[in-house]
Formats: sequence, structure tokens, C-alpha cells
Amino acid sequence: MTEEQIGVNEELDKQMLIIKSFLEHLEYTLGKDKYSATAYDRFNALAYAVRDYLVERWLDTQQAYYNSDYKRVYYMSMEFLMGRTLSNSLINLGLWEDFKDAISSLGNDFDQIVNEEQDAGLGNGGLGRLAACFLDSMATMSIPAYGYGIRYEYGIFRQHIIDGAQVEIPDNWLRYRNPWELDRQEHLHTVKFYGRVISTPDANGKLVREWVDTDDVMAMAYDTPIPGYQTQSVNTLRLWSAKSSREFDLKFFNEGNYIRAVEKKMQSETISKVLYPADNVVEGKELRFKQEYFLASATVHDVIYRFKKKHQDMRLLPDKVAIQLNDTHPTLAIPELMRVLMDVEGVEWEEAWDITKKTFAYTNHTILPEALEQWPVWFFEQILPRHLQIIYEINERFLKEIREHFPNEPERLARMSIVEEHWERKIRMAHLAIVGSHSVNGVAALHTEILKNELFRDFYEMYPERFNNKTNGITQRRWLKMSNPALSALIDEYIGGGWTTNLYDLEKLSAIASDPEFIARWRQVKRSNKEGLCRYIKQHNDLDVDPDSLFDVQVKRLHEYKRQLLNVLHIITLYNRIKDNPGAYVVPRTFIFAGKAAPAYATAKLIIRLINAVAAVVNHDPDVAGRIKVVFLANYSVSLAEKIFPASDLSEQISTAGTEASGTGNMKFALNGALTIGTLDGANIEIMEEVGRDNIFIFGMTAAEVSQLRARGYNPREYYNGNRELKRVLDMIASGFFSPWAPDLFTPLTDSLLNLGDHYMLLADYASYVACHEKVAELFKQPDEWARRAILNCAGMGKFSSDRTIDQYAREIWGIKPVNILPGTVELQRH
Ligand code: 26Q
Repeated sequence: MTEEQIGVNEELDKQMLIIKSFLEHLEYTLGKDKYSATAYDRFNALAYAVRDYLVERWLDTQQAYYNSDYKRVYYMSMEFLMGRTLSNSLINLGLWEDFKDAISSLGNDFDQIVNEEQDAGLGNGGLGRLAACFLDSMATMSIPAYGYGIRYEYGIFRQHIIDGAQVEIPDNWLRYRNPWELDRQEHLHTVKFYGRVISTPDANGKLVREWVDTDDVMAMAYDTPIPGYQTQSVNTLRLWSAKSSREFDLKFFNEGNYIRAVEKKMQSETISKVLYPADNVVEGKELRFKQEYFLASATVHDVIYRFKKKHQDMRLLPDKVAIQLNDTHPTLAIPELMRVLMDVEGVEWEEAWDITKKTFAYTNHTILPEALEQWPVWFFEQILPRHLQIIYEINERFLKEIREHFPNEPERLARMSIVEEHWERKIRMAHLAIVGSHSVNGVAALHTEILKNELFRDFYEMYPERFNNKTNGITQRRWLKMSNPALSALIDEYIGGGWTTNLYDLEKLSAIASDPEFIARWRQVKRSNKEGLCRYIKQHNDLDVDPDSLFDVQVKRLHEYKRQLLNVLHIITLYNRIKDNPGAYVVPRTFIFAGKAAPAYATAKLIIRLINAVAAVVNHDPDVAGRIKVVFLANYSVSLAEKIFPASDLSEQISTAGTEASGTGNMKFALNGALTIGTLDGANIEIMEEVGRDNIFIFGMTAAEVSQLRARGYNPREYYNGNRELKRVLDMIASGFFSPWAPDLFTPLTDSLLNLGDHYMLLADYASYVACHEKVAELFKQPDEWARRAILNCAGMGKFSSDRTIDQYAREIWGIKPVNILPGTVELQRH
């Protein structure tokens, strides 16, 4: 046989094995044959076949980590917004083509099967998706890492739009099985709640603390494999599920009231029921507090259990373990580790505190005051009495340290104390996280400066060495290679495929940004992606959209600081200009919105209604003649985002400067060839530095100007009275032009701008925004020049790979190096 023939044979063998595995899973795992199998059964059979490939490498990887005994990192997060797993796994395994060919050869529509998969929506937005991108990067870089979170039975709600308004539908994502997870019945930890603390002196007179009479809940582990790209390593995402404890059963069932006992049992299992759907705002509920402790306690126990397989001396913990806290949500892990070290392991305070600080690092993701967690002291008194003692002790020692550091500044004590003493006493979780960690980082350069100079200034003055920046990134495997196959193939053709593991390779596109042939190909790809989105819009919104119009897109959670309302003010301005001058040429535009509002956030929900009300007017006005259209796509999610970014021309990143910590959607758009219109906020600033001032549309006040204006006294009415177009737009909204059936419907929105201070300063940035959009329209008239800039924009995205971010965390915070995985460490029958 020739080499070529051997290659063909190997390829055929591979396909036969895939087909065999798929059919076996269909028959033996799912009990179906090709006649009775539904599309969803086929998806599951396919997923199990893929999982088999993952499991081998997974066992190898875990064995290699165990053998090497390198330091491990634990990424603790209340959210992991994973999206779909099938395509991503196939791409990372390098098996996409093989599986597609094999499954298609059986007469299946492969894309249709892929589309059967439900999103794993265990997160709200940026913070949760960042955690998912980090897992992909850590696996790809062979970093011994574990994600730790909660296996919510209900993920982020599904959003329906009914009569223009958001309606929430529960997302019962586990109902039809989750083929990716493996339950680990043996990895169980007891998590205690309530009860009381008894202190008894030991032989040396030292007080021994016992936390007794507790209500216990079991945390059971479910593991999901996280494959790296083009590597042997497969890491683990471990999610905890609440199960009632045996003792719990005995206690309540012995009382003889059977139904009441079952009720109690179910209650204890509600801890992992549902993800809180609040984004950038705190929901101060007892159940959320319990969820946070549930994650903290189960994870700390698991980490120590794994550490103890190889070590006895707890002082070595920081050499073997780094724990990254994804915002303050898992911060109870700090007092929990202190408790276990002292009350269980018998370590003295000073030593325990030293170990704890060296182990933990904290990432802040928001400076919005309403999103900073502060839990009432009485929650602790009832639910975590021992932790309250520990926090008080941490605080006393900390206050003493402040007095020594700043002897004559008593005001600092109240400002910095972990305990907030005003009105209701509360524990400030950010203060606890900073004091109990050796590293505090922001997620973009500007954000970190704001942390150092404003939000945490006192702490920065005391511990300057703790503060550092880690600008966010995204994984190019999911957000370009997987979601935009046409653009990926084009880029590969011109500069090769190195960008998938080294995004700085995209710089090579700069050299061909003016090449007419490349520009033509680039435009073809964008055009065909836009046609794809047009079909989606037709199917879901029954709207015909012109694929040649400028797709002007704002997709993200609904929040006042993100200023979707400013975008709407601009749309109405254009509408008025057309009405005044129906014959004039305007650049055709399609405004696309998507995003969920927190169910209790009335203003955000009203903004959704306004967008849909404006859409109803604009889309049906014969004077507009289809030149502007407004589309609100329901149920924004990871899988919908994957369809939108590749089809976008313009990315709206228009938050008030100083409010968006980083943003990561901004990076996903740019990577997929959209130009940005944005403020100098979050990572937009660094994007501008990378792509050049000429290749981004910047408008509005800087963060410094926002602060100055606020200090001077901001009066939105000045802008209203000083700008006729603006006044007209606001008057239309307030008078019910878009809601004739309920003329007052939208006055809360105009009130907040005109009468309640316009906190996010939309009116101050309006004129600059509208003027900037005129430049956008001018450029869009020159499609080759637009494409050239989009190419340069994409070429500058190297910095924004989450691989770069993770590399910095690994070196600068965790002190961790990659582990070389040797295949075949675990002997198993191989495919
Ligand atoms: C807290 C307590 C109780 C209930 C909910 C919460 C809660 C939940 C989610 C508080 C905040 C969040 C989410 C914050 C978030 O997503 N922040 C975003 O993080 C991204 C990744 O760093 C940044 O890019 C965004 O700028 C930032 O808004």
C-alpha cells in the first residue's frame, strides 16, 4: 500500500469507529433505533460518542496532575455561562470534520443535530461567560485548573417577548438529561448551617470551638470535562448539587410527620435549584447567601481533601493551591478556610491567616454601588455563627493594623472596617475579600485605576502591592473559529491557522488590509453571515431585513449604565430626520438589540418595551420605506450571540465612561469584523490603543470629564433646552407618540432623564453620539474602506485573547506553570 492509501484507510477506520460508537449509544445508552430516534436522541448519542473521546484524555490529564504535584488553581465562581458543548468539544479535539462526515454519511443533517443542544446557561452575562472563556484557555494551556460552581437546576430564564414586553420562562435545562456531566456520588461533603458555637478550654487552656446542632446539607459533585484545543489536556468543571443528608432524614422522619419530613427534605435541596437572574445588582436574599456558603464550604473541603492526598503540613497549602474568587460571591471561602484550619486542623490563628491570605486572590468586576455585596450581620448570627466570630476577629486585627499604619486618622477605621455599622449592621464582602487575599485585580486598565484611586483607595494606600490589573479576554476558539467558520477559513487561507493558539498572529492581516482581492473576499463572508442572520430574523420576528443595510448592533444585558436608551434616542432622531425630509438619501440601517433584563428591574424592562414600541412605529411607517428597521431578538444567550457577532457591522459599546468594568462583547464583535462605536470606557480604551484611533468611532465624555461634570453639578435640562432634536425626541416619548394606547407608559424613562438627574448622563453625550453616527454613515458609503478598517480592527485583537489574560494570572498571581500531559498514563481500551 502507498502512504496515501494508508492515510485513506486510517481515515475510513476513524469514521467507522465514530459511526459504531454513535449507533451503539443510540441503541444501548438511549434504547432507540434509527426508526424511533428523534433528533434530540441523535444529539445525545453523538454527545456520548464525543464524551468517550474526552474521557480517555481526561483520565490521563488528572493522573498527570496527580503525579506532577504541581500547584493547582481553583477558579471559584457562582456563574459559568458555558453555552453549548458539542461543537466546541469537536473543534478542540480536532474531530469536527471526522464527526461531520461520519454522521452525515448516515443520512443525518449534522447542523440540525448540533442545533438540538440546549445552552448551559448557568450565568447572567459578562462575569459568567468570562469564567467559561477562562476554562477554555486554562485547558488549552495545560494549566492544572478546576472550575468550581453550583449545578443550578434552573439556569438563566428564557426570555419571551409578548406584546413588546419581556416574559420570563423557567429554564429547566436538565429535564432531558445532560450528556456531558458525570455524577460523582463518592465526592460528597457535608455543609453545615444554623446551630451554635460552644467553646471549651483544652488541657492548655486554649479555647476549642465546636459548631453544633447544625442543619446539614450534602454537596454532591457533578463533573464536566473541559477539553483544551490541540492538546491532550482535559480539565474539570465541578458543580455542586444539594442533597438532603442522612442525619437530616433521621431527624425529621423520626418526628413521625411523614409529609412534613419530605417537605423539609425538599427544602434543603432548594439551595442549588435556581440561578439568581440579577446582573450587576445584588439580590440580598437569604437563599442567595446560603448558595454562596454552599459553594464556599464544599469547595474548600474538596481542595483540602485533594491537597491531603499528598501532603500533611497545612503550611504548604499556598505552594500547592491558588484560589481565584470571581468577584466577592465566593468570598465566604476565606472565613471557611480559616475555620477548617483552626477548628479542624488545629492550626494557630497567625499561621492560618498567613496561609489563607497567600491562597486567595480576588477579582473585582464592577464598581456600581448597587452590585457590591453586603450581608446583614443577623444572617451570619443565625446561619453562620462561627464564621461571624472569625470575621469579627479578622476585623479587630485589621482595625489595629490600620491604627498602626495611619495613627491619626480615625475616619479611616469606619471607612475601611469589614463591618458596616450604620443603620443595619452589615458585612462588606469586598473588604473581607481584599483583607483576606494577596491579590486584588480589576478587569481593564481604567477599571483598575478606578479601584486604586476611588472605590478601594484606602486599601490601595495600605496595601499597594496587592493591586494589579488583568485586562479581560475571550477565547478565539469559540468566538471566531467555531462561530464564524467562513471568516476563520478565509483568515487561515491568507495567514495560516496559528491565530487559534496565538491571537497576535492576526497582526499579519494588516499587511493585506488594502489588498482588493482580500477585501472582496472579506466582504463576501460578512455578506453571507448577514444573510444567515436575516433568515433567523425572518423566522423569529417575521421581519424582512435588507442584508445590505448597516447592521448596527447592541447586544448585552439590559442596564441603565449600558445606555440602550441612548441608542433609542439616536434611532428616533434618524426617524425624525427622515420624516422631515422623506426624499433625502440616508444610509439604510438595521438596528438590532438583544438582552435580558433582571426580572425585578422595572426600568430595564420598560426600556425593552420602548425598543419594541419604537420598532413597531418605525418598521411600518411608509415614509421610512424600509430604510431603517429596528429588531429586538428574544432570548439573548451564548448560542444566539454566536449567530449575531459574525453578522454585525457596527458594535455599540456606549456605557457612561467609568461604569463598564471591561466589557467582553466589544472584543467578540471586533474579532468578527465589526467596527466599534464606543465611549472611552472599560476595555474600549485598550481596544483603541491596539487598533488605532482611526479604526474605531469614539465619542462622549471621558471618565475624568464625567467626574468633573458630576462635581460641578450636572443639569440634564441644559442639554434638553439647548438641543432641538433632543428636545423633540424626549417630548415624543413623554407624550405617548410610541404608546398611543397608554400615553404615560414611557414617562418614567423621560422622568429619570429630565427630572431625576439622568444619573448616567445620556443627555450630556447625546450630541456627540449623534455626530459620531454621522461619521459612521459616511464611512459605510465606502464599503471597501469600511472593510479595510474592519480588517485592521480585527488585526489588532491579539491582546484580547483570554490566553493572554490567563498567562498573566498564571505568572503574576498564581505562580503556576503548565503540566505536560503524557498520553497513556491510564491504560484503557483505546479507539
Ligand atoms: C450578587 C449578589 C446577589 C445576586 C446577584 C449578584 C450579582 C450577580 C452577577 C452581582 C453581579 C453580577 C455580575 C457582574 C458582571 O457580570 N460584571 C461584568 O463582568 C465582566 C467580566 O469581567 C465585565 O466585562 C463587565 O464589564 C462587568 O459588568
